[in-house]
Amino acid sequence: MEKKLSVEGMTCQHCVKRVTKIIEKTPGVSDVRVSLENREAVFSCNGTDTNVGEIVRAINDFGFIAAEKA
Ligand SMILES: [Cu+2]
Repeated sequence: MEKKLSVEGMTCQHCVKRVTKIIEKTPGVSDVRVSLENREAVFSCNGTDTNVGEIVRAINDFGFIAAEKA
């Protein structure tokens, strides 16, 4: 299934890369797309292995403000 997060606080492509890496290292996640312009991250996950709350927390630990979008 596809998940969407809002991600505030990204200012450049380094931030985008960082957020992308955080999401990519999460089990069960694939096809990560992070947009600086839209301030969001979109990815696919298989639903059973992926803890989206954990991803949100990991992103926030790096100083961004992430939240799951409906
Ligand atoms: Cu940056």
